[in-house]
Amino acid sequence: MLALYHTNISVCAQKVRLVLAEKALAWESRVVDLIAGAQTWPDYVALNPKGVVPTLVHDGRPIVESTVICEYLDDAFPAPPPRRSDPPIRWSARGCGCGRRSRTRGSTSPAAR
Ligand SMILES: N[C@@H](CCC(=O)N[C@@H](CS)C(=O)NCC(=O)O)C(=O)O
Repeated sequence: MLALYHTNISVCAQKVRLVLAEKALAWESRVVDLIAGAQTWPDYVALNPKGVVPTLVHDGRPIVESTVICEYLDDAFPAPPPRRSDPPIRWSARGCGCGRRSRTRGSTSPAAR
């Protein structure tokens, strides 16, 4: 069973949802309310110690980091093959992770302060 902890305002989570849709996988939605700070609640931090979304849970095992999650899905569910196999597109998808913290808890990037 696949469960995705996510929110609609996260580009990182959108990236994972695109891969889930591309592979037509069934998954349960677990919305994390970033504005309420739910990403910092102990139950969620137990899944994702960085306290960010997304987190994928596959048969009880949490997987974190959006790019890692996408690559995991490609490995665990190889059919259909990823449309991101073209090197420039694959490289571009890797760079699509949130490089800085969202504004909900302030930035960790000097460029975003
Ligand atoms: N490198 C991580 C970044 C995850 C990340 O920064 N997620 C943001 C939303 S796009 C988040 O959860 N921010 C909540 C916070 O900083 O409090 C990934 O790609 O999964």
